[in-house]
Amino acid sequence: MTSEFQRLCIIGLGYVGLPTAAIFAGKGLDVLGVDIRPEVVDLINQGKIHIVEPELDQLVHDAVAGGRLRATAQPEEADAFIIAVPTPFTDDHKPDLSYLMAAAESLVGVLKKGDLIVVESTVPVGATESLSVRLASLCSGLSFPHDAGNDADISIAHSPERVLPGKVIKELTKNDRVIGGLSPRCGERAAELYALAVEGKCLLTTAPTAELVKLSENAFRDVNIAFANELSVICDKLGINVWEAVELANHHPRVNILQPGPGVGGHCIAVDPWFIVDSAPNDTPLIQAARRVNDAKPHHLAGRVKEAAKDMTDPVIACLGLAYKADIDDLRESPAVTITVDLAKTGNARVLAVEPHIATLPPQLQDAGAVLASLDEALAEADIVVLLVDHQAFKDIDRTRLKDKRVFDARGIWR
Ligand code: SAJ
Repeated sequence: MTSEFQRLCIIGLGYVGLPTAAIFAGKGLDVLGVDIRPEVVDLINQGKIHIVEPELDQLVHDAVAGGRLRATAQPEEADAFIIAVPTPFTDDHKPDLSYLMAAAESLVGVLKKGDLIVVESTVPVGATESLSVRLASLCSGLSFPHDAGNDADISIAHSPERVLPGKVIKELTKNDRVIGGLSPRCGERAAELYALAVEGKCLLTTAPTAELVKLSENAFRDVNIAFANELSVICDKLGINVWEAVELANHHPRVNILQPGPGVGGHCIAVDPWFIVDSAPNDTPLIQAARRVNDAKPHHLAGRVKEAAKDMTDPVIACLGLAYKADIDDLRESPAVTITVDLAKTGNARVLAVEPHIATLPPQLQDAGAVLASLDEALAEADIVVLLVDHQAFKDIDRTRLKDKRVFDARGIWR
């Protein structure tokens, strides 16, 4: 039996949308990718990609060459639409749904009876229903599921992406998916769509539950990382090696403390807990405290380094790593950037930033006075070495090169 979903339109060709588009195209669907950035559209139509993600370049190349994937600036008619656009927060930690709503509005005039819309972007509880309400106000002649339930002309569901950057292709296919329909039929239709490409289970629930599940996953990580980070501050005070303490505690059969680090970065774990806080500001003391602990960690570390540099004459500080985690090029919300900027701005030291995955230093770091250096240059010149990211290249350093230097290892790799 052929599927009711032959044409798929994916809005947002970023870290999630592009791999999703390539995977569905690989399964034989006719996929149109939509992005507001003309340079991204051009590159994809040439079979090339704009992000670093293992296996993705070949998949996109094959899909474009096979005529199953095409990129454009505006949505066109399709059987199903997947929205995978950013949902950042504003300066006061409120969800910014402007990209999501703009994506939804771009479907006006394109939607027809029988279409399915899936929101993959991480959203606050209630956003999927708000999207349905908004579209209903703009599309007279079509009924929507917040109102018409199973009988609606348009089906809408939330199915949050849960993939780990660096392992996106494998996780998109293998991970179980939570699918929350605005009506039971919406959920079932979304599950039929994902079953074409996903090997993991499709777990059906309501849209608000699916929204909260995704936020809870990242808030759970944030709270647990905050515990490890708080422990590391205590250990610094007491002169105890936190990684040894964590490793020994984790020998307990029911204890699994996460790894302390320079802070929590990326566009997910440092962002999503705020969406829960926004929905329940007076009922989230733990989640808010975790955010504060993790956001304070870069300043704690920078403070310790500045203290060590205080009595040195013209010290050189090497900051190893700028990415938000190991072996990727993504600097978004990176605590390593915060620390390097802080140290460079202090002014009494020359700060050499080492990041093997980038070719030029972002303006924020240049303005602060940091200089991009190779690992060899930095190790040759530094009085103080601050390890911020556990990139493989840093794990392989010959430790004798760190002799006679003051070392701050924020990831515990040189223990
Ligand atoms: N970190 C620690 N200690 C740890 C683990 C992580 O300090 O023990 C730090 C990392 O260094 C990094 C940050 O936390 O700065 C987040 O890194 P991560 O690898 O834990 O997660 P992300 O942000 O790359 O991806 C997360 C994933 N969520 C969970 O693991 C619950 C992924 O599955 C989600 O799809 C993604 O967020 C997302 O898009 O929401």
